[in-house]
Amino acid sequence: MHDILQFFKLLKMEKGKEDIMPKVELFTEELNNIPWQEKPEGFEGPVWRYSENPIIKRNPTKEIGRIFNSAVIPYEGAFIGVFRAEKADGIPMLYLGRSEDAIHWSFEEESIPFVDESGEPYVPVYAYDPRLLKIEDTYYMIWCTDFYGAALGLAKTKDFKTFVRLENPFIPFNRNGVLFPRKVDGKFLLLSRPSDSGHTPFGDIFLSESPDLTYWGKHRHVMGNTHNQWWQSVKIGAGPAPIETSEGWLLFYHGVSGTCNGFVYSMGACILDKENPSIVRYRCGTYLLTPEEWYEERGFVPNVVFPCATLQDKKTGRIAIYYGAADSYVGLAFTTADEIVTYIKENDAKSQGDDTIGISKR
Ligand code: BMA
Repeated sequence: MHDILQFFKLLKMEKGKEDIMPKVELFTEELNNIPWQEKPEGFEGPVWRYSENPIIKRNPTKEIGRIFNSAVIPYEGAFIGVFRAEKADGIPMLYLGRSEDAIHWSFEEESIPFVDESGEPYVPVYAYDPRLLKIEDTYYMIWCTDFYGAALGLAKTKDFKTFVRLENPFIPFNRNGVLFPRKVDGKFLLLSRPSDSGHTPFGDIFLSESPDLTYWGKHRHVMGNTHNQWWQSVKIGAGPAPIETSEGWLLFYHGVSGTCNGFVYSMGACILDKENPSIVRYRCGTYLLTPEEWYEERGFVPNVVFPCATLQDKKTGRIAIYYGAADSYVGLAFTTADEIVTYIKENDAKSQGDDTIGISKR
């Protein structure tokens, strides 16, 4: 009798799951060659790691000691990426990498040779945490650079041969700039995280818009740190470019916890309103990845999981997430659009004000 009751209970749970399990559509391109591994048998969470992590190990070239927090994109049937790499001087710079399978990468030995808009060579003092995306027919990269303190750097390319550095979007201090992959209402959209000049013990995500990538305004608060979820209680920062889905913009981000042994960086996710992305529709209260593996816990900076890029396939809904691990390696993790959106909705724990337009504190 007990078994029969249990059976019906499980059936009801499964049925209930189906009802809330959306068939989430990705408004992205079909990409049937992205890295993929099925979820391991018995694994409970919505995001699982690639079994061969880290995909980029220490000393990946003769001169580069570490590559992490980097961005990749499909290009001409294969993949290209902008990588945060550090040579023996320890100064982060951006390097180009290419791959056939988006797992095994080869890197250029010299950092990206930017020119400014008048064609003169431009060498950033430092450059780190790049994001890379295509808007219309142009590729943009945005990163953290020096501009009398930490600020956002921006450049464009059409062919990955000529890289034109554009004016910095904002005054200092700011980090974690992330552009949207298309204009919304005719405007470029940019997420950013105002900061200080050091390791910043605070930080909320804001949204700004621009008609031309030069003049930025209509700044909106998107969401902040939380006090009741400790994994994101110090600060948060946008991760990969938001992914457009039938449920809204899927945004992976990092959340930081303060411990007596320093910051711990985990990955979380939320869904932003489609038309008005300063409104958070759902925000997952629990982290999706937190440092657990040796390459996340041990490295130049221990306990860091820092997502910077995704590749996704419209047809299957598969999503591959690239993240920096312990400021030393690049890791890869997987989910699907259905699975992640369902999980975010089931674990929704928005904070007060997340669901407002963010024009002033209520
Ligand atoms: C942040 C950035 C990231 C880094 C993280 C942990 O402030 O500098 O590049 O991964 O700290 O060190």
